[in-house]
Amino acid sequence: MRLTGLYVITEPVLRDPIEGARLVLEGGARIIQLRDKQATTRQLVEAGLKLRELTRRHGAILIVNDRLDVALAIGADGVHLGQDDMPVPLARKIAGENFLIGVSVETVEEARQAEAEGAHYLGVGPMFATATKPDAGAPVGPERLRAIKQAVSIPVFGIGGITLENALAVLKAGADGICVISAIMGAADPQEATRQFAAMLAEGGI
Ligand code: TZP
Ligand code: MG
Repeated sequence: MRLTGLYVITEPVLRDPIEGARLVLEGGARIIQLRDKQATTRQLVEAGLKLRELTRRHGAILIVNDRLDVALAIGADGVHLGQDDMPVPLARKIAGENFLIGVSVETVEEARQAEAEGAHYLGVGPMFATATKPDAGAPVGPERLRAIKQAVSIPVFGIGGITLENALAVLKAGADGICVISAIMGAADPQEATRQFAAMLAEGGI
């Protein structure tokens, strides 16, 4: 599985997750995360099963945010865990060796720990100011990503406030990919926005 490039995350406030995922998959996205902070477990499972079918049809990776139980139940490829979620060693114990585990980190220390515990990739951010995650800390910027990239050997994604205008700065700092919510799910045409981000990544050699 290729853990680089454009990683698109759903946000129901901006767009229906299934419709959004369909559009970005048609635009060429190959990593999708189901993220819905408001949904009940039942709703998450329902959306997850639909996304599983959709992503499989497109040969794309499906990750579920926060919830290892839901990720396993719907047959996702992996789970994305924050610093307050299930500890990585426990998630690994439950999910087994081949299940992808991504971890959100803000510092070099958190990054080193996540790698040592068996994370497959890191999400570093917020890179820039973002309204999508009100509880996010202050922006850490591309230079923090550069330091983290130098400290670990797993793929590193920048996240938070990434737009077509600032994505290149994140790539130049060494990112293996970028995670995007509002600049794609909030765009008038998510499919076209996906194509533009993909072109930007290709320009950055990813
Ligand atoms: N984690 C750190 S920032 C963020 C998450 C989930 C929000 C990213 O959303 P956007 O709209 O791309 O800034
Ligand atoms: Mg989380």
